[in-house]
Amino acid sequence: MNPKLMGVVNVTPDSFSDGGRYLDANAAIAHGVELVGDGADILDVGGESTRPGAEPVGETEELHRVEPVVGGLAGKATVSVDTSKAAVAKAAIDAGAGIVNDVTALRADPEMAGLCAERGVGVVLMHMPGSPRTMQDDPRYEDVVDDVRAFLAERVDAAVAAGIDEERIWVDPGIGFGKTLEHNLELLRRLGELRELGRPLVVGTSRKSFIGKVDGSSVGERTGGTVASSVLAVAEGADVVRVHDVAEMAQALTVAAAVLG
Ligand code: HH2
Repeated sequence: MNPKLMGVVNVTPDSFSDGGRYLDANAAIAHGVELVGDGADILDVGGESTRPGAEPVGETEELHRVEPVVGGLAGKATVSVDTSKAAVAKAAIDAGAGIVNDVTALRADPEMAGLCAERGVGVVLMHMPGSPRTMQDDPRYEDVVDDVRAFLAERVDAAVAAGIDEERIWVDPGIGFGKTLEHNLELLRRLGELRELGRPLVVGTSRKSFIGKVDGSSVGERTGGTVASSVLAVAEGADVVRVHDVAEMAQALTVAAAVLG
């Protein structure tokens, strides 16, 4: 058990848990540096909120938010850029990002797959039905784990067909993206079945509303639920956990690893 910790750096006014806190580039860079000190292996820099119903951000605005922060953090940790826009990804790669984390799994921008192939970066492909604006409109699955696995298998094939080295692809079930509470819990419970995809698994439960649906907690009170679900995800085979509260998560993983020997 040697999972990697991906720390979240949101350079947005409206992210669901930390919107507006790190909109200033220097504050975002300082936060990223702090997360590295807390144990983050990867810093995931995002300039557009993906919360349900979020307003889309224009390319120029997103680029201006993300680029200086990626530049300021490159070299301090592996940097991923959380974007669905090829122009933003390109600027971030030029500034030092080594991974593109695309919540649309390369479906939103026809230029994205080719860019990632050409630049040889890592790519995170996440499951999300529809778009952030529509995804929570009555999500339904035949079998949520089978459906997510089939979607991710198709997206891995599409990425490889576009010239992306399969070894650089990571997959993510998209906890909270177009899923009910029961869908999220079932995906976490049966996460091990996604290992059949043969690619490293990224899981992001951090502060998400499914935790609040379990225990009634508000968004600022979900560190315990984040840590519990992330540790269980790692026990089920997650290779990367994406969290805001890196210090608490790092301690939990260190202790879990010690217990498991
Ligand atoms: N979750 C969020 C954003 N990006 N990327 C991956 N690969 N997996 C996730 O689960 C994931 C993600 C949502 O969290 P956050 O960035 O905190 O919120 P917002 O999208 O409102 O900025």
